[in-house]
Amino acid sequence: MAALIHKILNANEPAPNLMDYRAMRATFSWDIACAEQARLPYDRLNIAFEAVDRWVATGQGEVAALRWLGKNGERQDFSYTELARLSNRFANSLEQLGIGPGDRVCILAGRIPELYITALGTLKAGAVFCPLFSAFGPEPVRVRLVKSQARVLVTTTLLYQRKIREQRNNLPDLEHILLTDSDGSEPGTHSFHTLLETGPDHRSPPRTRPEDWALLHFTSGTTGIPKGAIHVHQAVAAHQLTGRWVLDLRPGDIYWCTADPGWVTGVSYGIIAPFVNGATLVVDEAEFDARRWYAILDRERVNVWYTAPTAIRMLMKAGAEAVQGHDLSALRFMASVGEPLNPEAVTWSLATLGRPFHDTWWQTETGAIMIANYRVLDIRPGSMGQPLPGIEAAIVRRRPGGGVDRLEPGEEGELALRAGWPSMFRSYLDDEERYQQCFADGWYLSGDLAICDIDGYFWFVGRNDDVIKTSGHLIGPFEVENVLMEHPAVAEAGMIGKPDEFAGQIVKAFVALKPSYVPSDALRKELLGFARTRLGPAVAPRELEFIPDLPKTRSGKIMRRLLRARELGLPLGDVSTLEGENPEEPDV
Ligand code: 6R9
Repeated sequence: MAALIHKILNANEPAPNLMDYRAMRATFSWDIACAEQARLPYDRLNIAFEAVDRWVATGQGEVAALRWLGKNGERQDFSYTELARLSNRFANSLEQLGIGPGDRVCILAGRIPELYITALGTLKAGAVFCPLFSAFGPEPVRVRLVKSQARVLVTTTLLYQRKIREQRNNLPDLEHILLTDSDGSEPGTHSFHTLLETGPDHRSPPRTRPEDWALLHFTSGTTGIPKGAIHVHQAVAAHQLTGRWVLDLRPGDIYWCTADPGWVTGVSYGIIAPFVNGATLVVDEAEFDARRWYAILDRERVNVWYTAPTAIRMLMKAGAEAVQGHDLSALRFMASVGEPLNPEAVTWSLATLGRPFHDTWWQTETGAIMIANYRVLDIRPGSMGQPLPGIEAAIVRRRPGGGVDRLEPGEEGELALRAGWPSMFRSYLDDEERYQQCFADGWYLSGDLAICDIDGYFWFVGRNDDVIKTSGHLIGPFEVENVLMEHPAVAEAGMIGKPDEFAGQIVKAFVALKPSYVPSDALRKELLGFARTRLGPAVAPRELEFIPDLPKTRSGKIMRRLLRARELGLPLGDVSTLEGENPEEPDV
C-alpha cells in the first residue's frame, strides 16, 4: 500500500468548505439541506432555476457561468444572466413546439454551448433532459431514442446525417429535430438558433415540484437493452452539497470538469454542481491532449479540477516534460471518478503537479458523489475514501432467500447505501422489476464489490456483473454482442473487459462463426469495422478473437466469466452450470 498522504492546509488558501468531516457526519440531515433549496413559491423546485436564475436574482448575474474553449482556439464567456436568458428562450421555444412536463428532450452533440442551453431550457420547461454521447454510433443512438420516447432531439447537421437521417422513419415518437448549425438544407429539421431568436427572453418561474422527473441517463447492465435511470429535481440538493463539500467549490472559482455531458459525470458535475455553487465552468470542446490540458489549467487559472483515471494515466505517460513551463499554482483541489484510481496516480500527481488527486465514487444511479476523499482529510492512496455526510454505506452479502447481511470490516462484499438520499434514481424507465431488484432491506445495492477497513475507508475490488468500464465509460456487453450477431458470419458473440494499461479495460470480442465461414484476418477486420460503424468508437470492441464455440450455461447464457478467466489465464472457478458439465445441476 502506498504511504498515507498527510494534509497540511495551506494558510494562503481559503479554508475547506467541509472543515470537520466527523462532526458534520454526526449532525447532518438532508431535510436541512433540501430546505435550503426551496427558492420558488409554492414549494416548487427546479434544477435550472437553482443553477442560473438565482444568481441573477441575487445580483451576481454578471459573473461568467460558462467559459467555452472551442477546438480551434475560440474562447467565449456566457454570464449567468446570459445563460438564464438563453435557457428561457429555449424553454419558450419548446413550449411553442408543444413540448411540456415529462416530455423527453435528447441531445446528441459534442461539448458545444448549445448543449448547456438545451439542458437548462429543457429543465425550465419541466421536460426531461436526456444526453446521448456523441461518439455513439447509429445503433446505440436508435436504442436510446426509442426507449426514451424522445419527442425532441437537438443535434448537429453532421451527427444527424451520420446517425439519424436513415433511421428516422423508425423513430415515430421523434417529432422535432433541432440542428445547432442548420443551413436550412435538411428537410424535416428546424434551426435551433432561429427558434432561439424567436423565443421571448422572459418566462415565469418554473412550476416543477421536487419529485418531478428532470434527468434521464442511460446506463448499461449485463443483460437487455440499456436502463434509463430517472432523477428528479430534488437531486439538486445533492449536486450542490457534494460540489461544496467534496469538490470544495465556492462562488468565483474557476472549475474544469473534463467529463463529457453524454455521461452522468458530465451532467451532475459538468453542468449542475458548478452552476449551483456559483463557479465559472470551463468547457473544452477538444479531445484529450496533455499539453493542451496543462495549458488550459495554467491560462484559465483553474482552481478545481475533476477528471478521470484514464486521463490521469495518459498525463503520466506524457511525462513531467509536458507540464514544464506551466504554472498550476491556482489549483486548489483535484479529484477523479469513474474507475479505480491507482495509488501510483495519486503519488505521481503529488510529486509532479504538487497536489494529490482525490478519488470519488458514485454511479449513474446514485446521481451524485457518495464516497470521497475530502480536502481536509488524509488520503490513503488506492482507497475511494469515506461516505458523504448524510450517506450510510456498508458492505453486505445478499441472502439467497432475499434480504442482506452486513459484513465486518475487512470482509469483501457488495457495496450498499441506505436508500433515500435526494439524488437517488427514482426508477428505471418502464422497468419497475429491475428497479426493485436493486434494493433489499432498505439498502440500495450498487453491484460493486468492495471492502471497508476498520477506519471506515472503502476500497474498490471489482464489479459483481459483466459490465465493462473502458476509458471511464460503462459499456453493456449485451449491446455489443447484439450488433455483432447481426453480421451474417457470426453464430455467437461474447464480450469481456480486457485489462488495459491506459483505458482500464478495453472491449474484447469472442466470436464463433457460422459453419460456412472460416476465421481469417480479413474477416476479423471486417467484423471490427462492422461493429465500429454500427456502435461507434466508444462502444465497439478493440480486439476480436475467433473461438469454435462460446461457453454457455445450459439455459443458453454466455458465461463471460469463463471467457475472462481464459483470457487472463485464471482458474476457471465454479463451472458446475456450464453446458455439457455436471448435467444434474439446475440452471442458473
Ligand atoms: C460516475 C460514474 C459507475 C461504476 C461504478 C464502479 C465504477 C466509479 C469509481 C469506480 C472504482 C471509483 N466506478 N467510480 N470504480 N473507483 N472511484 O462513473 O457512473 O458510469 O454509472 O459508472 O463505475 O464500477 O459502479 P457510471
